[in-house]
Amino acid sequence: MTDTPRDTVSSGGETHQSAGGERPQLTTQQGVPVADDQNSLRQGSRGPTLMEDFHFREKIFHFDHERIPERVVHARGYAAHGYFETYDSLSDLTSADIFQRKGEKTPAFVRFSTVAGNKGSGDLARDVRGFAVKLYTQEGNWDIVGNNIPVFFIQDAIKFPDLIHSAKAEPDRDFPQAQTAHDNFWDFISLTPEAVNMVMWTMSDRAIPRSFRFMEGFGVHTFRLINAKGKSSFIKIHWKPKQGLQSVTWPEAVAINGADPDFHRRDLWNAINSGDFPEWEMGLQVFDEDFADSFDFDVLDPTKIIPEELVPVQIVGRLVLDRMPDNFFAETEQVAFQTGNIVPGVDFSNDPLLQGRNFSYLDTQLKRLGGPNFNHIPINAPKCPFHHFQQDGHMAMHNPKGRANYEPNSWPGAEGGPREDPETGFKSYPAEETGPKQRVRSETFADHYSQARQFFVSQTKVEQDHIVDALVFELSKVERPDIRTRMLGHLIHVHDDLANGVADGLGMDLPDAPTPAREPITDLPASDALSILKNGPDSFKGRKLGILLSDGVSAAEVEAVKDAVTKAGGICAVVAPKIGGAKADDGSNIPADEKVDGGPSVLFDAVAILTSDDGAKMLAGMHPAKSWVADAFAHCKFILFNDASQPLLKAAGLPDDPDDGMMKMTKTAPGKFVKACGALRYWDRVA
Ligand code: HDD
Repeated sequence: MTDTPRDTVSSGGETHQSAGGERPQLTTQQGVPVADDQNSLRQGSRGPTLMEDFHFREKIFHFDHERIPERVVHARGYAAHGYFETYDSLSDLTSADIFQRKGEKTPAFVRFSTVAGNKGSGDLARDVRGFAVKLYTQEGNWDIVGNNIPVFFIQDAIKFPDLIHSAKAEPDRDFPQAQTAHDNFWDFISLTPEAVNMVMWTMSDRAIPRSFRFMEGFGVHTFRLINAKGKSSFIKIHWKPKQGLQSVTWPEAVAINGADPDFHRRDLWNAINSGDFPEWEMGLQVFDEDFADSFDFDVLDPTKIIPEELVPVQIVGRLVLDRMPDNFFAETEQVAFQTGNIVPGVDFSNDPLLQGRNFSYLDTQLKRLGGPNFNHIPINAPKCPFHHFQQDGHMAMHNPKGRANYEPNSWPGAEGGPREDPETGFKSYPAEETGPKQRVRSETFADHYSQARQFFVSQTKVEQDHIVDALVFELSKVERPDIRTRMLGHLIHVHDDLANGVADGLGMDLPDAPTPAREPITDLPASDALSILKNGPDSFKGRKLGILLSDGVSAAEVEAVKDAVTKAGGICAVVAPKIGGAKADDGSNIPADEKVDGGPSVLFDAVAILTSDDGAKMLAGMHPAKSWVADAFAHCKFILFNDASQPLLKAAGLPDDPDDGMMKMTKTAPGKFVKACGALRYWDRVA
């Protein structure tokens, strides 16, 4: 129904107008006008319901079948429409139509998701985020089904069911929901050393992004681009957010899941609907066979990155999200991504994970969407012309017209239907493949620790501490000590500080390190691109300030703060003891967006505390207000406060001497404060 106006709820003809107004008449699915939708048809006023009530039967029948199976992974997701704009022609690299013309815009649909949780789980689970992009190019749909982490847990698709079974709720008890902090996950991981690199990423703050808008995306696998002369280049695909990277901390994630489990959805919805369109630049790392042969790792191994310092990321275009779907189910739920959806000029590599995915994504849609015609659903259909002889099946909407539904055929001209085009049609790169049939893992995939170490040493101290804390948290939820011990063994190969920190946090001794499949390289250079904090924004644009205020607050102060934030492209939310708002000193009412206990400070990027003398005393006696302030401080937020608010700050346990992350309200303070907030956190508070 995506392409039809919502109020018609059918593609058929005109809408009936009801007698008095502009609202269309309610009808059955058959278009029969409905006189009474409040009462089923019954015999007498208290008698049995009659089987002949076709309207009742149709309505309940349809309701009974509203649900479809949720995705087996990535069940919880949120999507938006937008476009991809090509910066420059890449015709020397690829014949892909999307890259031929500078400035061309290609429609796009992007779905973000968590992996392990059910459809109704919280947005702030510690988890990988899916970053799936459908590009409706003029030569077919190209799906880049990636994640916000550039590596994966496993090297071979045959292990995917085991990985996912271990990560999801345990089968006998059906918990825990949407978390990896349990025995089965760490049992599997500790027996699968190839996962150790990805575990560094999932235990980092990458797995608890502040917003979908503030995270990177990656195609993960090596793909090929093929130019018109048939020359192949290898690529890795990156999506770099123009908004900069940002994550929350783990205590915040836990609190946000309670205060607003839809935090990421709401954020995207609000940003796009208010005209603040998020953008990512597409970057390509382009390399050839010679580089692949000389690289320390196998470019077909999806548990490894190619550091940007070795192969720079070339920016080739931008992806802008500017429109929310009209209907969640029709678009976000029914969209079917497939790694197999590629276009002429693009090709797969032999990465064994990618090869397996190419089977799984097509197959899974049959179960989820109920038949082979899911590409007839508007969100999945190409936007370029398409013609083929595939026909029939459940819900067929586009059957071939005319007599010919096969080829070759000898029906003349258009009557004969479409024909293949050897010139411009999709051609696989004619790579030479030889070797015996065998079930083996290449020796070149055997180094499991070197890049995990590289990731760890690339982080700032604060980020390293968060990785240690996350591992301690997760492993503390593991009941069997032998699993924890086995995991500690792997960490010894990653880094001494990490292994010692986690062992100390668990109160356990370090075991002997396991024998690695291949001796790790211990001197890979740090890469700044791997740190979130080194790639943050440089302004408060797109961020949110929470202003806690009380009755009697200076209206001028509140206005000045709001002004400064709006000028920087940020937004403000007013938090007050009552949702009706606060009476300012000039008699005006300042409306509240949140009541103080319903809008904890974890929901904001920075905070301002503006009260009157009496207001501060009143808030100092309210537990939620004290926690609001204490949490903002503990989570290293920048804090702007006025003189009057000091009793509240004191009651919340803040130090008498404000640190450099705290600023006192003056006439010029708002501008300076918002500038400082561009750094997002005052980490020195915990350093
Ligand atoms: Fe997958 C969904 C990303 C490995 C099998 N995957 C899915 C989605 C994303 C990814 C973003 C959600 C798409 C959407 O929004 O609808 N998956 C990845 C990445 C992987 C990966 C980046 C490794 C590099 N996946 C992977 C393997 C297999 C699958 C190895 C199976 C062998 N993935 C699926 C699936 C899903 C899916 C079962 C569930 C729903 C769907 O496909 O449409 O086929």
